[in-house]
Amino acid sequence: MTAQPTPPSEPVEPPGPLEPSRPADADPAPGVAVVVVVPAFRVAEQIEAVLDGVPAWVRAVLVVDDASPDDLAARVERRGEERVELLRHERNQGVGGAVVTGFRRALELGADVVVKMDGDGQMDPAYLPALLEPLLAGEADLAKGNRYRDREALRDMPAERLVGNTGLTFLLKLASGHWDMFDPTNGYLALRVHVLRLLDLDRLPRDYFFESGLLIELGVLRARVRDVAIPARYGSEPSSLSVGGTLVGFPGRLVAGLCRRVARRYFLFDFTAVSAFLALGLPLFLFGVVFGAVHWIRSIRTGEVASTGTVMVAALPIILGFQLLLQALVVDIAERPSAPLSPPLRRDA
Ligand SMILES: Nc1nc2c(ncn2[C@@H]2O[C@H](COP(=O)(O)OP(=O)(O)OP(=O)(O)O)[C@@H](O)[C@H]2O)c(=O)[nH]1
Ligand SMILES: [Mg+2]
Repeated sequence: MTAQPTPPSEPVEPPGPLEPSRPADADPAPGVAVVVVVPAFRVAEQIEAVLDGVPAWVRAVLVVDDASPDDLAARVERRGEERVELLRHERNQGVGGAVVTGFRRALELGADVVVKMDGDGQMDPAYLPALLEPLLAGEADLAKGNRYRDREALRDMPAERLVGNTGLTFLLKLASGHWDMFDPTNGYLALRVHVLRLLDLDRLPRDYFFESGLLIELGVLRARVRDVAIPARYGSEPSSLSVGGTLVGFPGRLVAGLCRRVARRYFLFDFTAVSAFLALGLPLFLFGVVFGAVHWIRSIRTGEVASTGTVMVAALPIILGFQLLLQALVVDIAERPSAPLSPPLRRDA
């Protein structure tokens, strides 16, 4: 039998600049109540353009003035737009605090989907239909932007942010269990209200850890998260995000989030192979490390070479423990949430 010539594989086009999948003004889901929450602080210059860009089919826009020192509230009120509601904080609560206030109001309004769109214009409303698509298609409970699919726009992202984000992404995959997602601090997100009701809003972080904290809480619930390729949009807007503060403040909270998720998933609500791997692997690994470290320091101090037995008593638990922890990781990845918690959204024909 003559070998079938393999058809020449299609040349893989490098991903060009991303384009919105459909015109933003076409209502993607008639009958579905979409509410947009805009946390606002020091964005008076950008807020009107942001509100202009929100598609007409959005049911309500909740601008949360987080005790901003500029005149953004006056600018919003001056518009007199019926669907725009201004919620004001007496005291600054941080981006997370502002979003939670908006979430609570969206619940009161009976929304089906709540969207977070920042007030500084960095989130392109033209991508709103694309962002909602995984929710409308019943594939996810939360959909969020991913800036890393568009190399063009990525060039504008500050280098330290690029590096910081990549490192943070792995830690957050581990802490939240959403192993498929990337760019976790991307604040452009849409959430099913069905799942919002399951969340303890008081647990959500008030500061820049908001997005990470939300992903961890959704991971604890085993909600499904999907990424949507949306390019970053950086303009002249000021930023108050300190990269240093992130690198210092985040890891500890991520570890706390990981412990919470693992404790609830594998010990409180269920007991699976991962629970056994962790219950065996962690003590073994820690024992080996501590035992090894103690004998190593002793042999350095005394100059005595540790016996083979001592080395084996340290090394074996480390190797075995590490293997078991790796197994737990592999199974945790394999068992990531595969279906949304939310029932399909009803859509008028
Ligand atoms: N910085 C800051 N932003 C707040 C606060 N409350 C609400 N926000 C709004 O939260 C959104 C996100 O804040 P940004 O400072 O833009 O954070 P970021 O987008 O992660 O950082 P940049 O990419 O540098 O803009 C913006 O719309 C802010 O106006 C607050 O207390 N501090
Ligand atoms: Mg911003």
